[in-house]
Amino acid sequence: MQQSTIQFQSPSTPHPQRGNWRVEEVEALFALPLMELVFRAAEIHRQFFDPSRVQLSTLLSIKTGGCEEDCGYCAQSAHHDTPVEDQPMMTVDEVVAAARTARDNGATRFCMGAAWRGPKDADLAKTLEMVREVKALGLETCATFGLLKDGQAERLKDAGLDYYNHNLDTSPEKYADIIHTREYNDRLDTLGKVRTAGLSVCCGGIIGIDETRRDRAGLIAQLANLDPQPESVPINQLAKIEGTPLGDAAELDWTEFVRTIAVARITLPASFVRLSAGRRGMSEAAQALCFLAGANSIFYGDKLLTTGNPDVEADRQLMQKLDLLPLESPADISEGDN
Ligand code: SAM
Ligand code: DTB
Ligand code: SF4
Repeated sequence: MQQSTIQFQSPSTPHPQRGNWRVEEVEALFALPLMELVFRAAEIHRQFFDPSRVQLSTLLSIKTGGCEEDCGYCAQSAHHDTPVEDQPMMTVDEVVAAARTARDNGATRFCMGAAWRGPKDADLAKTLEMVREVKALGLETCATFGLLKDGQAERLKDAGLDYYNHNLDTSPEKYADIIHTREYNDRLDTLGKVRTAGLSVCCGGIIGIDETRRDRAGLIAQLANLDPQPESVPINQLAKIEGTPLGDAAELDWTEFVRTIAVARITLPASFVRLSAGRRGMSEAAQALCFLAGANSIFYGDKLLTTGNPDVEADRQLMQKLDLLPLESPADISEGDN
């Protein structure tokens, strides 16, 4: 592998922003002939990244179920009657054991999720120990704990957190159909706190929630206009959960997922675009087209938070078939690595 042409981004590298993306411009990208769209995205991908490398993140739900928010897609909301049972917070030892397994399987980032509106200070204190110990294993650390209050992002940063995941989920117009217990601006406020604390931002959304293509374009425009742009952009396809308001959402054609990945790559050229929830129902060929269209990160591990993901072994085989290599370690994305 020739490393000399590779320009990896690091959290300390300022993220480029083209300017203000209008929703109409993003919609026009979605409307391109699919092959043209994928080709343009692939060209941009190669300008910013080594297209043969895929970043591997493993997820763990450290506190499952019983969430007071009413997100219409979520298995963990106390507002919906779903098959997911509430569970107490995991112990530090349990979390560290899971992180060690993830590392030994080849993941470079470990993302801890909690079904909270936001962390209470006492709960946050327990998570800080998890962050410290996971970081000490040599993994990048990521947390997704909901809305943050003043000072909480700084405490996470001091404990060794690298990334905070907090999604905008959908367009501002669609948002109120899906979530009624917190507002779009609450999310923007938390993203601002994360940025100010010096954490890297992981922010994306969810598609297949009966949104229109204009909503998908509205989501991408919002993400692309964040300044600086998020370092990591997860694109989730709805995992339909029985008992949720979106349990029988209309099926989204796989080509629309590919288009969303490609448009994210074009508008967020230096961000890692993560092919997130929804891979289990996707053919290997569709995933390959997503990688060509600029996806360069996946959730890797048999489980997401409450739903399944392709098996580790299946993903190893897929990457081998596609001649894709894992991003080996956080050191691989250091500035000026050439
Ligand atoms: N409670 C925290 C929060 O909402 O910020 C963190 C966890 S929450 C599960 C993180 C994200 O996962 C959501 O914003 C949504 O984009 C995605 N997600 C949740 N349930 C999903 C589902 N059933 N299918 C696909 N993505 C989902
Ligand atoms: C993100 O954007 N996707 C992940 C992570 N951030 C926390 C969550 C996906 C959840 C899929 C449904 C489930 O497993 O419950
Ligand atoms: Fe709670 Fe997060 Fe699920 Fe919303 S997505 S119900 S905040 S766990």
